[in-house]
Amino acid sequence: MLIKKPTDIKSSEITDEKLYRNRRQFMLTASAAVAGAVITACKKSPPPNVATAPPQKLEGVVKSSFTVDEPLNSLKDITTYNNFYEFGTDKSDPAANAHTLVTRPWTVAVEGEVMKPKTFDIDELMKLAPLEERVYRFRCVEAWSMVIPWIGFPLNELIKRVEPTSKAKYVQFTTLLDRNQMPEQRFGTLEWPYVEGLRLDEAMHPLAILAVGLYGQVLPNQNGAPIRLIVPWKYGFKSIKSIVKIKFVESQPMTTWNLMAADEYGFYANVNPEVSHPRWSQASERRLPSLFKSTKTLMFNGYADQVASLYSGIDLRKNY
Ligand SMILES: Nc1nc2c(c(=O)[nH]1)N[C@H]1C(S)=C(S)[C@@H](COP(=O)(O)O)O[C@H]1N2
Ligand SMILES: [Mo]
Repeated sequence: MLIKKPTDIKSSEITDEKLYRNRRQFMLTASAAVAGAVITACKKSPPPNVATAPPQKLEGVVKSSFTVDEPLNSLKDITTYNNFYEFGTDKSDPAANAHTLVTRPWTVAVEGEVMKPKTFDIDELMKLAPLEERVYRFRCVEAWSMVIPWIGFPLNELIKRVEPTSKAKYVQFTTLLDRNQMPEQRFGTLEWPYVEGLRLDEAMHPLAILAVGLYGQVLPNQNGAPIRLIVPWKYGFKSIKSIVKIKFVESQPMTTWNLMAADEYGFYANVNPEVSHPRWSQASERRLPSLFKSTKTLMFNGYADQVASLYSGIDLRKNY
Protein backbone atom coordinates (compact mmCIF):
# COMPACT_ATOMS: atom_id res chain seq x y z
CA MET A 1 0.00 0.00 0.00
CA LEU A 2 1.17 3.45 -0.81
CA ILE A 3 1.44 5.87 2.02
CA LYS A 4 1.15 9.49 1.01
CA LYS A 5 4.17 11.56 1.87
CA PRO A 6 3.42 15.25 2.36
CA THR A 7 5.13 15.92 -0.98
CA ASP A 8 2.72 13.52 -2.73
CA ILE A 9 -0.39 15.33 -1.64
CA LYS A 10 -1.78 16.95 -4.74
CA SER A 11 -1.48 20.70 -4.59
CA SER A 12 -5.12 20.91 -5.69
CA GLU A 13 -6.10 19.42 -2.35
CA ILE A 14 -4.86 22.54 -0.68
CA THR A 15 -7.35 25.32 -0.49
CA ASP A 16 -5.47 28.56 -0.27
CA GLU A 17 -2.54 30.55 -1.51
CA LYS A 18 -0.10 28.87 0.87
CA LEU A 19 2.94 27.44 -0.86
CA TYR A 20 3.63 23.75 -1.08
CA ARG A 21 5.44 23.28 -4.36
CA ASN A 22 8.03 25.89 -3.88
CA ARG A 23 11.75 25.43 -4.28
CA ARG A 24 12.24 27.72 -1.31
CA GLN A 25 10.15 25.39 0.81
CA PHE A 26 13.09 23.00 1.02
CA MET A 27 15.36 25.72 2.29
CA LEU A 28 12.73 26.97 4.67
CA THR A 29 11.55 23.66 6.10
CA ALA A 30 13.22 24.27 9.44
CA SER A 31 11.92 27.79 9.94
CA ALA A 32 8.48 26.81 8.63
CA ALA A 33 8.29 24.05 11.22
CA VAL A 34 9.06 26.59 13.92
CA ALA A 35 6.56 29.04 12.45
CA GLY A 36 3.91 26.32 12.33
CA ALA A 37 4.46 25.49 15.96
CA VAL A 38 4.16 29.12 16.97
CA ILE A 39 1.02 29.66 14.90
CA THR A 40 -0.60 26.61 16.48
CA ALA A 41 0.40 27.77 19.92
CA CYS A 42 -1.06 31.22 19.25
CA LYS A 43 -4.38 29.72 18.21
CA LYS A 44 -4.72 28.02 21.58
CA SER A 45 -4.18 31.21 23.53
CA PRO A 46 -7.24 33.39 24.14
CA PRO A 47 -7.95 36.10 21.56
CA PRO A 48 -6.21 39.41 22.29
CA ASN A 49 -8.22 41.74 24.43
CA VAL A 50 -8.31 44.78 22.19
CA ALA A 51 -10.39 47.86 22.79
CA THR A 52 -12.07 48.32 19.42
CA ALA A 53 -11.87 51.94 18.33
CA PRO A 54 -15.12 53.24 16.82
CA PRO A 55 -14.95 53.25 13.01
CA GLN A 56 -13.86 56.60 11.62
CA LYS A 57 -16.28 58.01 9.08
CA LEU A 58 -14.88 59.55 5.87
CA GLU A 59 -16.46 62.89 4.94
CA GLY A 60 -17.11 64.41 1.54
CA VAL A 61 -17.07 61.18 -0.44
CA VAL A 62 -18.64 61.41 -3.89
CA LYS A 63 -20.20 58.46 -5.68
CA SER A 64 -18.36 57.43 -8.83
CA SER A 65 -19.92 56.19 -12.05
CA PHE A 66 -17.25 53.46 -12.10
CA THR A 67 -19.51 51.21 -10.07
CA VAL A 68 -21.13 47.81 -10.58
CA ASP A 69 -24.77 47.28 -9.77
CA GLU A 70 -24.51 44.04 -7.81
CA PRO A 71 -25.42 43.16 -4.20
CA LEU A 72 -22.69 44.27 -1.81
CA ASN A 73 -20.91 41.92 0.52
CA SER A 74 -21.43 42.73 4.17
CA LEU A 75 -18.85 44.73 6.14
CA LYS A 76 -18.39 41.56 8.18
CA ASP A 77 -17.52 39.43 5.12
CA ILE A 78 -15.10 42.07 3.87
CA THR A 79 -13.32 42.49 7.21
CA THR A 80 -13.17 38.91 8.50
CA TYR A 81 -12.20 36.91 5.38
CA ASN A 82 -8.85 38.37 4.39
CA ASN A 83 -5.53 37.56 2.84
CA PHE A 84 -2.84 39.65 4.54
CA TYR A 85 -0.02 37.24 5.22
CA GLU A 86 1.88 39.75 7.36
CA PHE A 87 -0.71 38.91 10.03
CA GLY A 88 -0.99 35.16 9.44
CA THR A 89 -2.07 32.83 6.66
CA ASP A 90 -5.60 31.91 7.77
CA LYS A 91 -8.47 34.02 6.45
CA SER A 92 -9.45 34.94 10.02
CA ASP A 93 -5.91 35.89 11.14
CA PRO A 94 -5.79 39.50 9.84
CA ALA A 95 -9.00 40.46 11.68
CA ALA A 96 -7.59 38.96 14.89
CA ASN A 97 -4.04 40.29 14.59
CA ALA A 98 -3.90 43.48 12.53
CA HIS A 99 -4.61 45.75 15.52
CA THR A 100 -0.82 45.97 16.01
CA LEU A 101 -0.47 47.96 12.78
CA VAL A 102 0.10 51.67 13.51
CA THR A 103 -1.31 53.78 10.66
CA ARG A 104 -0.49 57.29 11.95
CA PRO A 105 1.93 58.84 11.31
CA TRP A 106 2.42 57.17 7.91
CA THR A 107 4.28 58.25 4.82
CA VAL A 108 4.43 56.98 1.24
CA ALA A 109 7.69 57.65 -0.62
CA VAL A 110 7.15 58.21 -4.34
CA GLU A 111 10.49 57.94 -6.14
CA GLY A 112 12.55 56.59 -9.02
CA GLU A 113 12.05 57.76 -12.61
CA VAL A 114 10.03 60.89 -11.81
CA MET A 115 10.70 64.61 -12.16
CA LYS A 116 9.19 65.40 -8.77
CA PRO A 117 9.95 62.67 -6.23
CA LYS A 118 8.18 63.27 -2.93
CA THR A 119 7.39 61.63 0.36
CA PHE A 120 3.71 62.18 1.06
CA ASP A 121 2.15 62.20 4.49
CA ILE A 122 -0.94 60.00 4.49
CA ASP A 123 -3.22 62.90 5.49
CA GLU A 124 -1.89 64.89 2.53
CA LEU A 125 -2.51 61.93 0.22
CA MET A 126 -6.10 61.65 1.45
CA LYS A 127 -6.65 65.19 0.14
CA LEU A 128 -4.79 64.77 -3.16
CA ALA A 129 -8.00 64.23 -5.12
CA PRO A 130 -11.71 64.01 -4.30
CA LEU A 131 -12.48 60.75 -2.51
CA GLU A 132 -14.85 58.57 -4.50
CA GLU A 133 -16.94 55.57 -3.57
CA ARG A 134 -16.62 52.82 -6.18
CA VAL A 135 -18.33 49.46 -5.95
CA TYR A 136 -15.98 46.94 -7.57
CA ARG A 137 -15.97 43.21 -8.09
CA PHE A 138 -12.93 41.78 -6.31
CA ARG A 139 -11.70 38.31 -7.21
CA CYS A 140 -8.99 36.25 -5.56
CA VAL A 141 -7.06 33.64 -7.57
CA GLU A 142 -8.34 31.14 -4.97
CA ALA A 143 -11.67 31.51 -6.83
CA TRP A 144 -13.68 33.41 -4.23
CA SER A 145 -15.01 36.87 -4.88
CA MET A 146 -16.76 39.77 -3.23
CA VAL A 147 -18.42 43.06 -4.19
CA ILE A 148 -16.88 45.88 -2.19
CA PRO A 149 -17.71 49.60 -1.84
CA TRP A 150 -14.18 51.01 -1.81
CA ILE A 151 -13.33 54.63 -1.12
CA GLY A 152 -10.29 56.07 -2.82
CA PHE A 153 -8.94 58.08 -5.71
CA PRO A 154 -7.44 57.21 -9.09
CA LEU A 155 -3.80 56.17 -8.88
CA ASN A 156 -3.21 58.31 -11.99
CA GLU A 157 -3.88 61.45 -9.93
CA LEU A 158 -0.78 60.69 -7.87
CA ILE A 159 1.25 59.65 -10.93
CA LYS A 160 0.50 62.92 -12.71
CA ARG A 161 1.68 64.92 -9.66
CA VAL A 162 5.16 63.35 -9.67
CA GLU A 163 5.67 63.53 -13.46
CA PRO A 164 7.21 60.23 -14.63
CA THR A 165 10.25 60.56 -16.90
CA SER A 166 10.40 58.90 -20.34
CA LYS A 167 12.32 56.03 -18.72
CA ALA A 168 9.41 55.14 -16.39
CA LYS A 169 7.84 51.98 -17.85
CA TYR A 170 6.67 50.20 -14.67
CA VAL A 171 5.59 51.05 -11.15
CA GLN A 172 6.68 49.00 -8.14
CA PHE A 173 4.77 49.08 -4.84
CA THR A 174 6.16 48.04 -1.45
CA THR A 175 4.36 47.16 1.81
CA LEU A 176 5.63 48.21 5.23
CA LEU A 177 8.45 46.07 6.65
CA ASP A 178 8.21 45.99 10.46
CA ARG A 179 8.28 42.69 12.28
CA ASN A 180 7.02 44.29 15.47
CA GLN A 181 3.84 45.51 13.82
CA MET A 182 3.52 42.62 11.35
CA PRO A 183 4.23 39.46 13.34
CA GLU A 184 4.36 36.98 10.42
CA GLN A 185 7.36 38.90 9.04
CA ARG A 186 9.42 37.04 11.65
CA PHE A 187 8.97 33.91 9.56
CA GLY A 188 9.89 32.88 6.02
CA THR A 189 6.27 32.48 4.91
CA LEU A 190 6.85 34.94 2.07
CA GLU A 191 9.82 37.04 1.14
CA TRP A 192 9.28 40.35 2.95
CA PRO A 193 8.41 43.09 2.34
CA TYR A 194 5.52 42.24 0.00
CA VAL A 195 6.06 43.88 -3.41
CA GLU A 196 3.86 44.27 -6.46
CA GLY A 197 4.08 45.96 -9.83
CA LEU A 198 2.11 47.31 -12.76
CA ARG A 199 3.02 48.50 -16.21
CA LEU A 200 2.80 52.30 -16.30
CA ASP A 201 -0.18 52.26 -18.70
CA GLU A 202 -2.03 49.85 -16.38
CA ALA A 203 -1.28 52.11 -13.43
CA MET A 204 -2.59 55.12 -15.37
CA HIS A 205 -5.90 53.38 -16.16
CA PRO A 206 -8.82 55.21 -14.50
CA LEU A 207 -10.11 51.99 -12.89
CA ALA A 208 -6.91 51.54 -10.82
CA ILE A 209 -7.33 53.26 -7.47
CA LEU A 210 -5.54 53.81 -4.21
CA ALA A 211 -8.11 52.91 -1.56
CA VAL A 212 -8.19 54.58 1.83
CA GLY A 213 -11.60 53.40 3.00
CA LEU A 214 -14.59 51.16 2.49
CA TYR A 215 -18.25 51.25 3.48
CA GLY A 216 -18.04 54.97 4.26
CA GLN A 217 -15.26 54.61 6.80
CA VAL A 218 -11.48 54.61 7.08
CA LEU A 219 -9.91 51.39 5.78
CA PRO A 220 -9.85 48.70 8.50
CA ASN A 221 -6.28 47.51 9.24
CA GLN A 222 -6.95 44.01 7.92
CA ASN A 223 -7.91 45.45 4.53
CA GLY A 224 -4.58 47.25 4.10
CA ALA A 225 -4.75 50.49 6.07
CA PRO A 226 -3.96 53.24 5.65
CA ILE A 227 -3.61 52.95 1.86
CA ARG A 228 -3.69 50.03 -0.59
CA LEU A 229 -3.93 49.42 -4.29
CA ILE A 230 -7.07 48.15 -6.04
CA VAL A 231 -6.82 46.87 -9.63
CA PRO A 232 -10.25 45.34 -10.23
CA TRP A 233 -9.47 43.46 -13.47
CA LYS A 234 -6.57 41.56 -11.85
CA TYR A 235 -6.49 38.84 -9.20
CA GLY A 236 -6.58 40.01 -5.58
CA PHE A 237 -2.89 39.51 -4.91
CA LYS A 238 -1.99 42.43 -7.20
CA SER A 239 -3.85 44.72 -4.80
CA ILE A 240 -1.00 45.32 -2.38
CA LYS A 241 -1.81 46.56 1.13
CA SER A 242 -0.31 49.07 3.57
CA ILE A 243 1.91 50.73 0.96
CA VAL A 244 4.99 52.73 2.04
CA LYS A 245 6.81 53.09 -1.28
CA ILE A 246 5.86 53.63 -4.93
CA LYS A 247 8.81 53.52 -7.31
CA PHE A 248 8.89 54.22 -11.04
CA VAL A 249 11.32 51.96 -12.88
CA GLU A 250 12.54 51.12 -16.37
CA SER A 251 12.29 47.31 -16.32
CA GLN A 252 9.62 44.90 -15.09
CA PRO A 253 9.88 44.78 -11.29
CA MET A 254 9.80 41.69 -9.09
CA THR A 255 6.46 40.77 -7.51
CA THR A 256 6.11 38.68 -4.35
CA TRP A 257 3.93 35.85 -5.67
CA ASN A 258 5.88 35.57 -8.91
CA LEU A 259 9.05 35.30 -6.84
CA MET A 260 7.53 32.61 -4.58
CA ALA A 261 6.04 30.44 -7.35
CA ALA A 262 6.62 31.69 -10.89
CA ASP A 263 4.70 28.78 -12.46
CA GLU A 264 1.57 29.74 -10.50
CA TYR A 265 1.59 33.53 -10.41
CA GLY A 266 2.65 35.68 -13.33
CA PHE A 267 3.38 39.38 -13.48
CA TYR A 268 0.10 40.23 -15.22
CA ALA A 269 -2.41 38.21 -13.15
CA ASN A 270 -5.37 39.39 -15.21
CA VAL A 271 -8.62 37.65 -14.27
CA ASN A 272 -9.11 35.17 -17.11
CA PRO A 273 -11.66 32.32 -16.99
CA GLU A 274 -9.86 30.58 -19.88
CA VAL A 275 -6.47 30.21 -18.23
CA SER A 276 -6.51 27.98 -15.17
CA HIS A 277 -4.18 28.31 -12.24
CA PRO A 278 -2.45 24.93 -11.67
CA ARG A 279 -4.49 24.44 -8.48
CA TRP A 280 -7.76 26.25 -9.14
CA SER A 281 -9.91 26.47 -12.25
CA GLN A 282 -10.64 30.11 -12.97
CA ALA A 283 -13.84 29.42 -14.96
CA SER A 284 -16.15 30.13 -12.03
CA GLU A 285 -16.04 31.62 -8.57
CA ARG A 286 -17.57 31.41 -5.13
CA ARG A 287 -19.29 34.72 -4.46
CA LEU A 288 -19.03 34.98 -0.69
CA PRO A 289 -20.81 34.07 1.53
CA SER A 290 -21.89 31.27 -0.84
CA LEU A 291 -20.19 27.92 -0.42
CA PHE A 292 -20.50 27.04 -4.10
CA LYS A 293 -18.64 28.10 -7.22
CA SER A 294 -21.87 29.07 -8.93
CA THR A 295 -20.88 32.45 -10.34
CA LYS A 296 -19.27 32.44 -13.78
CA THR A 297 -15.99 34.32 -13.88
CA LEU A 298 -15.93 37.09 -16.46
CA MET A 299 -12.98 38.03 -18.66
CA PHE A 300 -10.97 40.73 -16.90
CA ASN A 301 -13.40 40.28 -13.98
CA GLY A 302 -16.11 42.01 -16.03
CA TYR A 303 -14.01 45.03 -16.98
CA ALA A 304 -13.08 43.80 -20.49
CA ASP A 305 -14.70 46.75 -22.29
CA GLN A 306 -12.52 49.14 -20.34
CA VAL A 307 -9.19 47.28 -20.18
CA ALA A 308 -8.90 44.65 -22.95
CA SER A 309 -7.16 47.14 -25.26
CA LEU A 310 -4.22 47.32 -22.82
CA TYR A 311 -3.37 43.74 -23.84
CA SER A 312 -3.94 43.70 -27.59
CA GLY A 313 -1.18 41.69 -29.23
CA ILE A 314 -0.21 39.97 -25.97
CA ASP A 315 -0.59 36.19 -25.52
CA LEU A 316 -2.52 36.00 -22.25
CA ARG A 317 -1.70 32.29 -21.85
CA LYS A 318 1.98 33.04 -21.74
CA ASN A 319 1.62 36.36 -19.97
CA TYR A 320 -0.66 35.10 -17.18
N1 LIG B 1 0.90 43.30 1.80
C1 LIG B 1 0.02 42.38 1.38
N2 LIG B 1 -0.89 42.73 0.45
C2 LIG B 1 -1.79 41.80 0.01
C3 LIG B 1 -1.75 40.47 0.49
C4 LIG B 1 -0.78 40.14 1.47
O1 LIG B 1 -0.68 39.00 1.95
N3 LIG B 1 0.08 41.13 1.89
N4 LIG B 1 -2.65 39.52 -0.01
C5 LIG B 1 -3.24 39.78 -1.35
C6 LIG B 1 -4.31 38.87 -1.69
S1 LIG B 1 -3.86 37.30 -2.13
C7 LIG B 1 -5.63 39.26 -1.73
S2 LIG B 1 -6.83 38.20 -2.31
C8 LIG B 1 -6.03 40.61 -1.28
C9 LIG B 1 -7.12 40.50 -0.19
O2 LIG B 1 -7.66 41.77 0.10
P1 LIG B 1 -8.82 41.90 1.20
O3 LIG B 1 -8.37 41.18 2.42
O4 LIG B 1 -9.03 43.37 1.43
O5 LIG B 1 -10.05 41.24 0.61
O6 LIG B 1 -4.94 41.36 -0.73
C10 LIG B 1 -3.72 41.24 -1.45
N5 LIG B 1 -2.74 42.17 -0.92
MO1 LIG C 1 -5.68 36.34 -3.28
